[in-house]
Amino acid sequence: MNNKRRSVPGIRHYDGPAGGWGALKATAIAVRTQMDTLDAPATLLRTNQPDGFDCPGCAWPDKEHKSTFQFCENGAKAVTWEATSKRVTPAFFAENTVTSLLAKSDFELEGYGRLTHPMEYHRESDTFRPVEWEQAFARIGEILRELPPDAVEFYTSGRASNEAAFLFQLFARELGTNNFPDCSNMCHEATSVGLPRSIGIGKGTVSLDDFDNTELVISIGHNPGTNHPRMMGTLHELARRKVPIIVLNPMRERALERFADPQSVMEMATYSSTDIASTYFQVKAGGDAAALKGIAKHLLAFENALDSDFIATHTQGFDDFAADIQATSWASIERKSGLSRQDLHQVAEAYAKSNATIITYGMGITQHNKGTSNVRLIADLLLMRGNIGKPGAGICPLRGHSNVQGNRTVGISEKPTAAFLGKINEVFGFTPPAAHGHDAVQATEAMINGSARAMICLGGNFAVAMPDHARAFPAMRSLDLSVHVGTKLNRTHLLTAKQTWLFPCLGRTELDMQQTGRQSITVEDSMSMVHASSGKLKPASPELRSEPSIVAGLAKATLPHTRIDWTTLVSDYDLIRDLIEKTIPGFDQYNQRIRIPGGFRMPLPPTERVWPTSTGKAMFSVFEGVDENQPGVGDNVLRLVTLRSHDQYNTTIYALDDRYRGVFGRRDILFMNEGDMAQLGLEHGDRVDISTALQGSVQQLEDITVVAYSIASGTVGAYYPEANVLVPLDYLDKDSGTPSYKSVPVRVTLRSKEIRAL
Ligand SMILES: Nc1nc2c(c(=O)[nH]1)N[C@H]1C(S)=C(S)[C@@H](COP(=O)(O)OP(=O)(O)OC[C@H]3O[C@@H](n4cnc5c(=O)[nH]c(N)nc54)[C@H](O)[C@@H]3O)O[C@H]1N2
Ligand SMILES: Nc1nc2c(c(=O)[nH]1)N[C@H]1C(S)=C(S)[C@@H](COP(=O)(O)OP(=O)(O)OC[C@H]3O[C@@H](n4cnc5c(=O)[nH]c(N)nc54)[C@H](O)[C@@H]3O)O[C@H]1N2
Ligand SMILES: [Mo]
Repeated sequence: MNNKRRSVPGIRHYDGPAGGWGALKATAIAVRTQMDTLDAPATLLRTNQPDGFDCPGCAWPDKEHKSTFQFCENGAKAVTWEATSKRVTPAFFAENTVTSLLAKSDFELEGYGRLTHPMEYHRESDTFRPVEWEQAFARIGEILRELPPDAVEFYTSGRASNEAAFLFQLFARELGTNNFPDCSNMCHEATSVGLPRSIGIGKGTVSLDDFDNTELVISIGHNPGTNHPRMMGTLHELARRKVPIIVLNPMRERALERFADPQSVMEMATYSSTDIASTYFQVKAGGDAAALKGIAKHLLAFENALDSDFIATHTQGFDDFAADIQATSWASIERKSGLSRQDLHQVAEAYAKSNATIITYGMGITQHNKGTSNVRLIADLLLMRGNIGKPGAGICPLRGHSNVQGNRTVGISEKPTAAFLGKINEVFGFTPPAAHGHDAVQATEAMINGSARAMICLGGNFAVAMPDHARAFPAMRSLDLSVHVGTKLNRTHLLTAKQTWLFPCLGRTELDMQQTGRQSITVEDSMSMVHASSGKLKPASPELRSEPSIVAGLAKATLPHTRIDWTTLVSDYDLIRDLIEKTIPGFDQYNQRIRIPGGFRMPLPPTERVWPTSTGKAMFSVFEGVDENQPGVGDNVLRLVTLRSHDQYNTTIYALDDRYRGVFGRRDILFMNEGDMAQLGLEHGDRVDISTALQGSVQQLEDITVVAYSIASGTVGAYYPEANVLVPLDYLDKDSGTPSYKSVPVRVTLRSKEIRAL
């Protein structure tokens, strides 16, 4: 970094490792500002314990889910955020109109604390007022019964438990729709669509034990120091054992470079740290397919680098795949990836040498207009050397929300299989709708064209998480009905429809008492382990209800002739699990097996080299070209990636810092490569406007400060959700419907010379 550069408020170079004492300090601040400090230690120590609650932070598994407490800064933030002592009461709502609250940021709104009462929107006063639960359910039921079922959208954010999500899909299907827009549609949908085509299931194949046996990890497009912090313990251990970790990421992410493990007494005492990545390649945003093809191309040229027996016995489509790789030119690979043939040779050599390789990946792979094809290329590369279905090897998508994978397993899907629908019919005695429903983008489009009239949100911050706020926000407001189940206030709740209700629910950390006593819920982590989670804290308010009970209340009030005994189910969640077991394969002896500490693993046939694809073989794919025909009109088009800061959980902003990237107290910045800045005549600290460079686009984000950063040339970075205004609603991966949040063509222009002088 250039030391002579002028100083910019809030921007300081961060020189330390990730983790370490800085992480402990940040945790202490989170605890002090949110919680009653006397309760905090006991609460945090219950995270991820056999009889405690599952961390709402991320979906990375724990070894047998019974390890001693693993310190994790961002896990601690997620827990303190929920266990905060701050409250949003009816008095707060009486004092603040919805219009005045809408002028606030999500950061401020969530900062007010936990919701305490069921609330109904009153248009005359423009305020939310308290309402009785049953009265609200009855009104909502009346409105829903008046609407065609397909005019209702059922949104889930992946924190809901298996039990809540199962009841939610049952309610929607008995009502008569498969409209399930889901946070997964903005996240790992490319995995859910791509991997079944390649290996027969839409989930990763590795377990934590595989990391003990692996000889190489290739980490692509994810930032574990922030987003999967418990993974850092695993990477740290691998690095210390000298297992190579090769990173492909346009941005230098500190935790992937150097990490001081707060678990390590030695590193903490001596202020030392461990180098994580053995090699770090700054691929251009959207350049991964080119890079992966380059690695494959080298591999084809090596002698004996392929596992020919595996390819012959277990796969189909290799010849077409190989022919396409051969036909892809080095020039196009280098241009598109930003990496040299030599760089990629180094990766291919390491890969050819390793007997067991894991590839991990996140949003840097999926949130592109070729997201699904990207995922399939990763599978192809692994298949070339038989790296699926053997110890120490496999594919490892890093899921987002702590139970997003479980939500999918228990039926949150806008495209249910015939087998699943048949089972619903058999177990519940009604015929569920067969027609495909809406995903997240389609739901928004239906709201815009007026065919969707109501939305029920089981958690999340739908409109803010979506692209194109200029379209998504009015879409929410155009509805007849919106219903939100949440823990904290956010802007989507305030985009009120003709009628809107806000229901406060219990969080993971809180005691859930029903008629038969204390209940546990279950979740499935990134590695397909299903286990129980039981909260212990006193609920934030006596009015709170559990998610399963709110869903059941809504369903009962909406469906007069329902076939389901909602009240009994909610009295004992074991009964819900019995029904899940009857309906969905893989949950045999569900209730018995979640009582074993650590839980159980869902069946993953590819780990035994059984491929439930249409051919019964693992399928190679063909990624034509290197995705060169990226849209983007005009000169000087850069590619924008929108990403998370260290102090953020999706649309929940904990604080305005992004410590490892050297940003403090602000989020209005654009990370830029110094060469690109020079070419555009920009300096560190300049204030710019960003506009989307697609045909007909009008999207703009004004007054953003340029920060020189170690980022691949041609790539710029800004924070989500502020930069979502730049992503057009229809700019997405056509295979999976995932918005291309990580590859928006943009143009950056200096606001004015006068502003620069200020
Ligand atoms: N603390 C915390 N934990 C979280 C979350 C959170 O917001 N905060 N969110 C949760 C959720 S829902 C999810 S989905 C996950 C998200 O976890 P990640 O997948 O880590 O998501 P992002 O922060 O969006 O960052 C993606 C990384 O991809 C890189 N990248 C961007 N574009 C490209 C590209 O084209 N190619 C490559 N190779 N890399 C690229 C960026 O530089 C960045 O390092 O985390 C989960 N865990
Ligand atoms: N530009 C851009 N946009 C993105 C992304 C990106 O990388 N770039 N990432 C996308 C991804 S990966 C995802 S997953 C989506 C996330 O989209 P969402 O899942 O919709 O968003 P969150 O911010 O996680 O939701 C936060 C809200 O959840 C509620 N909540 C928290 N805990 C609970 C609970 O236990 N129960 C209930 N019922 N509610 C709870 C609170 O009210 C809180 O305000 O955003 C997507 N949007
Ligand atoms: Mo996500």
